[in-house]
Amino acid sequence: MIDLHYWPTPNGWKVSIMLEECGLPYRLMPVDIGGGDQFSADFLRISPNNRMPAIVDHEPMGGGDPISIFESGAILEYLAEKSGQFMPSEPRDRFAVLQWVHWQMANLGPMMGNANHFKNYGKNIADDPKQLEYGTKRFVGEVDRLSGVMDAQLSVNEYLAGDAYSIADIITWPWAFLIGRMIDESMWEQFPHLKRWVDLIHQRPAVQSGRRVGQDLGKRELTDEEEKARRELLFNQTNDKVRAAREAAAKANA
Ligand SMILES: N[C@@H](CCC(=O)N[C@@H](CS)C(=O)NCC(=O)O)C(=O)O
Repeated sequence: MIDLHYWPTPNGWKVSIMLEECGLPYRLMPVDIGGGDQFSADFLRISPNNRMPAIVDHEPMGGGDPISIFESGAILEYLAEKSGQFMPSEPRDRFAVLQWVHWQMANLGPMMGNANHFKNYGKNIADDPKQLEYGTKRFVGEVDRLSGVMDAQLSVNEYLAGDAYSIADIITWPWAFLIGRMIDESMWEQFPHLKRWVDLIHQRPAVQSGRRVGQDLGKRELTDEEEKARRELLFNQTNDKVRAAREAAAKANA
């Protein structure tokens, strides 16, 4: 059995979709990131960067003690290897997939997260709209650039890494399908090949069931106080905050 430490966000969906695609049995372990679960002692032991998703596989490949993995790219590589699916074994094809997996992890995910922060969340946080202007321009520009990168690739390939569906598609889709919603719906007109691929992947039953995993978890209406605390927790993290959480966790374990 695999424990999936999860909250319904794009990074979480990558793993729920992969598990649904592979047909591997898993158990949902909610991590309420707005409520601070990511700083609990137990979770930090699994995911020292205080981010979800993470998994614990109680029947790991090769046997032995349970294995825990954080970072969605590493998790998808592990699940591909364990299930023997969505990752070619021939080196040329394998690295064609891996380069897009790493591209997503280093580019689309972080840039979209920052674009969404400055464009949408930031206005509830910064008092002066000028503070948001440069960040919005920089990161929305990057998302536009990256959309062009995907569009060019998908103009000559059915899937991101070539002619087969792979973990490159599974890891990229949960961010890519939100580009219009986060940035501007009219942008799709400029990227028809990307739109074709977004719709193609969306038709897969495992993508739809993966997206529904834990869909009610984040739906509770928050009071103003709770919303303020959530923002402070998520958008004002420094080393001090992370260190304090670790020290409290170590104390609790002593
Ligand atoms: N690179 C990481 C990113 C994970 C990530 O940023 N997760 C967010 C939710 S989408 C999180 O757990 N945030 C908690 C926090 O900011 O404290 C991955 O792909 O696994």
